[in-house]
Amino acid sequence: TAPTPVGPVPNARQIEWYHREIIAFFHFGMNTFTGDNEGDGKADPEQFNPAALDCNQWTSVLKRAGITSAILVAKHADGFCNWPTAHTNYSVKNSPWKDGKGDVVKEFTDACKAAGIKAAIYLGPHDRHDSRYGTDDYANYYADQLSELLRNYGPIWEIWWDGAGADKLTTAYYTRWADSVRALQPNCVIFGTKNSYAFADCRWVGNESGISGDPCWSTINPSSIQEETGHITELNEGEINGTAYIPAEVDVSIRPSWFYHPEEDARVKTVDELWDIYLKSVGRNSVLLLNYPPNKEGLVSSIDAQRTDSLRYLIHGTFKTNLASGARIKTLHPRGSNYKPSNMLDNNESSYYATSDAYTTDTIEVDLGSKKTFDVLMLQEVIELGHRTTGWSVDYSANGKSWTPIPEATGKQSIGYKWIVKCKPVTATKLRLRITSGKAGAAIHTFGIYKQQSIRPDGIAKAAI
Ligand code: OTN
Repeated sequence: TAPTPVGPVPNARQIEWYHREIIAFFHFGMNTFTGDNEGDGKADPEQFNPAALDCNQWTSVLKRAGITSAILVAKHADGFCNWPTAHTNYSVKNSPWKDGKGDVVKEFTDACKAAGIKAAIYLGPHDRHDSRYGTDDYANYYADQLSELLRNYGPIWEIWWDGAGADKLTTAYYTRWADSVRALQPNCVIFGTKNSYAFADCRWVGNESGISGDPCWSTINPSSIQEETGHITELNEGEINGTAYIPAEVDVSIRPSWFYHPEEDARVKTVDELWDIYLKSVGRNSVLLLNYPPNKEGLVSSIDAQRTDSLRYLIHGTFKTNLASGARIKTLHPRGSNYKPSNMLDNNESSYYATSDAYTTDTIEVDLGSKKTFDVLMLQEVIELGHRTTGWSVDYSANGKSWTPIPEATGKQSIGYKWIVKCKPVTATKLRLRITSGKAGAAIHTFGIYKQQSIRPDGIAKAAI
């Protein structure tokens, strides 16, 4: 029989969300034209006028990189609306762009649909333009806009409730808005913060640098989300005995700012930096939300696109070959033939290895058959069964007899959806994964070793795969 789940487990939305691994964020709005990041809400709609907006160009960048979900900022805290909402005049309909007939949300959702990308929306809860902000009238206004966006643009995959400046918005307001999300878009993931903590499918990671904690548990006590100050470590690492399953979504911009500034063209994150962020977010049981600031023309700049191609090249090139596949694998406490050790090496998520119920520790030995050199290691737990393993280490053997710890893979704690360890190159004939503690017997669907794809000295991948 299958192992029984332990502790909080993910819902269907969260399981689907984890599989996206990387989500693109697009900050495009009035700030793009004024040069701000946090506009005061007073900028004239006349200023919004992209000369060549092309959301299909945005999605082509994502498609090449294998990124299959994207979040558009429909309204940031300056209050300017990127769609011709019926509920305020502070929107594209009073801009010169397309003679006031344009709709960025429509162009974005259409482009996503055409590219097979899940479209999602950031509707800033904080609003510096609308004088009703913080009152019941504002809550009605926000509810009207939310329902407009959730009704008129097809499936909306995620809604992003930024906590920045949102302290006046009570849980009662969010309860009403969350009810509307659930009624109109039952499968929509909620990024919840502060007073929307009760509805969060995923949480803020506690920084905007792209770095999850080590460990990083998918579980947390929701009060840590509500009271961010003083709980940054909990947001970053999760809480091993947290009462709710609310994994981290790691928001970081490919440039220093969230919105486009020409002077930052030379400061786009390098491939090395992006790879490091990938390892410390996706590789730490989190989903990466990588921000692109389209420029004043309305396009993703070529350097941002090139870096994205290179990141894709690195990820794909590294993980395409599991050097342990086909190895002989045996364990100390196997559960039985339906959960055999080789299931960890079959590149198939639906088959997994499980430890016998009588044990919370185990030793998994992999005989590679010949010498293999690797510098990346990956584990994936069966997340539907909860966080089970709470302590693990990997040793290697060069001669097949004595064991040496891999320092970077020693004393690890969480696994979850995916845990990646980057280590100094190791040449081994055998590996040993020691499960040193757990809430229940291990349930692991993938154990992999890889050689990191090399990049050219200029940091640019030769070709996107
Ligand atoms: O000044 N800030 O508001 C700020 C500075 C640095 C990092 C975060 C913030 S606000 C913070 O933003 C998060 C998204 O990055 C979440 O929405 C949090 O709820 C919010 O407090």
